[in-house]
Amino acid sequence: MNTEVIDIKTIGSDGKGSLSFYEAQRTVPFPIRRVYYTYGVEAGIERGAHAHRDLWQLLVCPNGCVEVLLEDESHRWSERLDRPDKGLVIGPYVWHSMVWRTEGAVLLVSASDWYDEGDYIRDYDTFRREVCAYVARTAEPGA
Ligand code: T46
Repeated sequence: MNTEVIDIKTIGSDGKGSLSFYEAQRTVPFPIRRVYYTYGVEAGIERGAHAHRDLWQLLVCPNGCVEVLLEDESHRWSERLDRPDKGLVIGPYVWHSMVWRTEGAVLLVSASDWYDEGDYIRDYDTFRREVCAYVARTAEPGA
């Protein structure tokens, strides 16, 4: 629910490295209003542990490896971002944490909206309550 792994288009250039790119509302399924990146995190450190109510985001690890632990209404799973051409889209009501698997890894995030602390659910019990209500709401006919 509300997650997708996408291939980031990559052009190799004859022994001169690679160029990867994505485009809002083309290969990325939402408009992009904000870009941020997290770095300087030691291996083994976990960040995140929250969900968003409205935000859509694309996570890419252009260097190193970050593992993303995910939970929606009924599943727990993880995705390893260990290639610059792998992207993970995370939408509303997906609880996520990011674990740095390699020193020097950079997590690049493109988000559908400006920063708004009110959009975060940082309390796990609140997440469980709200995700069930969200699933019930979106399952209604005409939703
Ligand atoms: C997410 C994961 C993948 C801002 O002031 N502006 C910003 O655009 C962001 C992203 C954060 N902040 C502030 C809020 C906190 O005071 O920076 C501080 C650290 O944020 P946080 O602890 O939420 O960082 P992470 O790495 O746990 O989570 C971040 C994003 O906040 C979050 O939306 O989905 O990366």
